[in-house]
Amino acid sequence: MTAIDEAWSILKGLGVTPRTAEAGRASRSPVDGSAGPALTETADLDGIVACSVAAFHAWRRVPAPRRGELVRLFGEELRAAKADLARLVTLEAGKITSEGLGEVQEMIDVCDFAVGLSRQLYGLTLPSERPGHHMRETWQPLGPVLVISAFNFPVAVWAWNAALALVCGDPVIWKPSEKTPLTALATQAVFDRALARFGGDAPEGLSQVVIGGREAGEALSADARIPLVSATGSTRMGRAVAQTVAARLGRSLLELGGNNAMIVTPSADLDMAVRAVAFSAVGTCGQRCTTLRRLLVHEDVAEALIGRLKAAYESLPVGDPREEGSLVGPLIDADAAEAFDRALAQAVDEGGEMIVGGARLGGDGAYVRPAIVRMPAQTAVVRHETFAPILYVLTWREFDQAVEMQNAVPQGLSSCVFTDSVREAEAFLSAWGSDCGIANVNIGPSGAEIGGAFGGEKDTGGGRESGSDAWKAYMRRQTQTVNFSRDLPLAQGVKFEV
Ligand code: UN1
Repeated sequence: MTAIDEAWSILKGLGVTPRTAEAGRASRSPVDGSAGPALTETADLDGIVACSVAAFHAWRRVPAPRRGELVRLFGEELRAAKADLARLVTLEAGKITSEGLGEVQEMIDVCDFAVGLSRQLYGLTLPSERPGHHMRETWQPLGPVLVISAFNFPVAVWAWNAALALVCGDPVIWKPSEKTPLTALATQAVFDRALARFGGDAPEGLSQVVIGGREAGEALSADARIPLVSATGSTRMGRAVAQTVAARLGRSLLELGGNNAMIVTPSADLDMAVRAVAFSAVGTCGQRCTTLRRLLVHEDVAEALIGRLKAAYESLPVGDPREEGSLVGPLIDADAAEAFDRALAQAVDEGGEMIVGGARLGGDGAYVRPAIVRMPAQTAVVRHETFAPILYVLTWREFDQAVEMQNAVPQGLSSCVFTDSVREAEAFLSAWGSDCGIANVNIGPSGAEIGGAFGGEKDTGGGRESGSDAWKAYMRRQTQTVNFSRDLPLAQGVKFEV
């Protein structure tokens, strides 16, 4: 059975029978390059939004802890369906088995987080300057939330948004990547199971999936009935979404690319650094927004570290992500493999020296050997995010110079330093240290937990998703003043008698 046939049979097992189309974009698996039927694109976008608005009007009246109960049930259903969903992530996005399971685990984790949150949507109580007055801040549901997600985290990123949006009182419209529609439909089916158990106070249309391409995302982004658009994907896509949403003064939450670095200092534990580099540079075949792309190493330890990385890379098992031993699966498609080839050619052109990897593996699917290239400087190719497993290595002498190099790219998602020096670690985390949304010490840049607010700065969009107080993006803040006196004391000492 081909990988895409297996994906369709899992979908069937989950009780989903999607409508297929004669023409259109075939469903595909990067595992073996196999193609299956195309899905019918969602035609009635207007109806989808209208249904979401109606759902909002009902859902905002349901008490938040009760809304949390739905998310709790969803977490239970995800636990029950974990193996199936993870397998679909492997078949449709090409992740190795443990990463597919890890991705579904992030969905479960954020459900747990959101359940607690449903009882903690705290506002402030503020002292009023007027006697006999009470002033407070209340967080209210916002309205339908559009989630545009990318192929590389085909379910987790939607869940970060959806679990929060649902407890905040907002329905969700999901436009998944056109490369991973089957996984999205399976997730919706799992959500429907939670809905069936939840009972009657959940309105129809709380969560809807839109199958379609860029145009569908654009049309929905332009719709003023959707107050928040949360988009994950390329900077190009994010810029287009942000402009469309801003033109109607809507709100956007963007989570775009990354060009993440690791600084390795002379005191670093190199054993730890080698393991951290390997996981964060080649995991998900270099297709995470948090992937390690730049290794900035002190010149005294550069040879030792590069030597060990070279050995580790040479023995990396690249291959079918379904097989137990594989650590690196395929790139998503042939275009991605071409971008990998082009970036490597450009790196060599710009003075790079190939250390290891870079070859394409034969057979079906876009399998490549992860590459390490030593660069003389942060040239154009180094400053650009290529969504593939290429690690650029550069050296430095002074710590300040390393931090400057880390910050000297347009993207600002994740960053890290490997050091045993408190001074270096704290300087890296200081106001003049890393300029990224995420800064780690002795941990690689990828694999962030859902408890923290996830997101970046600069070219990466500035949005924050999942933990901490990221929920505030999904609500509107209302300042409320109540006069419980029999007078009408005016503000700012103004006298006004009629
Ligand atoms: C992404 O690549 O879009 O930190 C998200 C990580 C994952 C999420 C990445 N928890 O690598």
